[in-house]
Amino acid sequence: MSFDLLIKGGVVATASDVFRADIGVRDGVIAALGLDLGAADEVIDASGKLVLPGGIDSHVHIAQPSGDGIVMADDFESATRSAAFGGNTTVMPFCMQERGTPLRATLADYHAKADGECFVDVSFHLVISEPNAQTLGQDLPALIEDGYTSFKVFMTYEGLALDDMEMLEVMSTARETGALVMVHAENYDAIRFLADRLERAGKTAPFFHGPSRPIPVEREATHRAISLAEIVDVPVVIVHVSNREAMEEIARARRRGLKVYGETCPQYLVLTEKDMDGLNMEGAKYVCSPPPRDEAHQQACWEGLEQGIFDLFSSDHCPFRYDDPKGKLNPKARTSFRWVPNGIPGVETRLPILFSEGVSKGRITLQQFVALSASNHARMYGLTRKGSIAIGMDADIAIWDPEREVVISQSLLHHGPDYTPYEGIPVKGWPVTTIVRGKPIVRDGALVGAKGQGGYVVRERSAYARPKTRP
Ligand code: DUC
Ligand code: ZN
Ligand code: ZN
Repeated sequence: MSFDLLIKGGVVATASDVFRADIGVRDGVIAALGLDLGAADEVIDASGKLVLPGGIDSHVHIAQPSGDGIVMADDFESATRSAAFGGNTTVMPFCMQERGTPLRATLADYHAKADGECFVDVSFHLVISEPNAQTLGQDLPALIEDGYTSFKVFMTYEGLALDDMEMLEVMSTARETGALVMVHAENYDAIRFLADRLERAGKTAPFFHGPSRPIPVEREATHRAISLAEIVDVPVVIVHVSNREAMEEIARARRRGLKVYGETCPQYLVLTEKDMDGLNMEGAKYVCSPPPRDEAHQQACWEGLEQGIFDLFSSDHCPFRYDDPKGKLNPKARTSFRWVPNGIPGVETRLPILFSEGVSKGRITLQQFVALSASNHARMYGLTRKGSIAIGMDADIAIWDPEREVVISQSLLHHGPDYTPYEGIPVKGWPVTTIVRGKPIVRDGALVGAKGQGGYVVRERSAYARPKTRP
C-alpha cells in the first residue's frame, strides 16, 4: 500500500508523547505511523526536525468591519497565508453580529469573503451583540446546530457591551444549546469614566490607553463573568487574559470546581505598557485590549501557561496598518488614544514566540507547546479531527527547525499590516513546512500551496461546554 505523502525521519510530538516515527498520509488523513512505511508519491525529509500538529489559532480577527472608516489590514487570503508561514493549519476568526442584520446574513457575508481565498482551514466563532428574542430564541440555536458551536460576548465597547441581564440570558442560551461562551472581560463604565478623566487632563497620547484600562477593570469583569456563569451553571472561556489578578480569578474559580477556562496571548508575554510610550504616535502600534502590563504580570502569564491555568495560547491577531488614515493613524486617533483601533497583528509570530521563549528556554515542555498551540484548541472548540498526530486525524502538520535562529522583522512576514509589534525579538525555533490535510502549503520556507486549499470546518459541540450539573 503506498501513500500520497510520507514525512520521514523526524521526531513527532503530540500533547502527550515525543517519539521517532514516519507519517504516512492518504486522502488528506494520517493513515500510518511507524518506521519503514514503504513507498509514497511524495516524500518530505524531516531529519533533524520536529513534526508537530499544525497550529490552531482559535482567536483571530479577519476582514471584520470596524466602523469609522477603519479597515482591517488582512483579508482571508493574506491572513491565512501569514498563518501558514507561522506554522498554523487552522484559524478561527469571529463573525461579528451587526445590529439590525440577521445573524445568518452576516455569516453569509463572512463565508463569501473567505470562500476560495484561504490557504489554511477556517472555522468561525460568532459574536453576539444583540441578544434579542430572535437571536437567542431562533438564530443562535439553529446556528449551533449547524456547527457554529462557540460565541464571544463583550463586556465593553459601544454597541457591543452586554449588561449583566443580557450576559445571563446569553449564557443561559449557551447552556440550553451546548455552545461554548467566550468572554471579553473589561468593565465598560470604568473604562469610560477613566478615559473621560484622562482626556480632560490632556492625557490623550496612545500611552494613556493603558491607564484607561488598568488591571482592576479586567479583574472585576473577569470575576463578574465567572459569577454570572456560575449562577447559570455554564462553562466559560475568559479570553486574552493579561495579568496575575485576572488569572487568579480563574484559578480560584477552578479550585472551587467551576468550569472556567483561560486564554493568554503573546502580547502579554513579551510586550509591556512601556511599548505604548513611543515617540509621536509610535505607541499606537501596541494598542490592544486588554493592554500589555509589566514584567511581573508577564511572569504571571508564564506561570498560568506552565501550571495549566491557561488552556489556550492564541494570537488575538487583529490587524491594522500603522501609517494609514484607515488604520492606527486615522485622523481622530491623533486627538485621543480613544480612537486608536484596538488590536495588533500576530498570527505568524504566535508560535515562534511561544516555542522560543517557552520550549527553547525551558519554561514549558514540547508536549505543553503542542497542547497550548493546537490540541487544546481542537478539543475546546469541537474540531474533532484536528490538533493531534494520530491515525485517522486530518494530516495537518507543521515541521519545525528547533535550531533555526531568526530575528522577527516585518520584512520576513506575510501579513497585511505595515509593521509587527514584535520587531527585533530574537527567536530560536521556526516552522519551515506547513501541511494542510496532506498538502504542503509552505515548504522549506517557500509558498507552494494555492489559495482555496484551505476549507471551512464545521464543528461538533465541545465536551468542555457541558455544564457541571444537568437540570
Ligand atoms: N478584543 C479582541 O478580542 N481583539 C481585539 C480587540 C479586542 O478588544
Ligand atoms: Zn476581546
Ligand atoms: Zn480578539
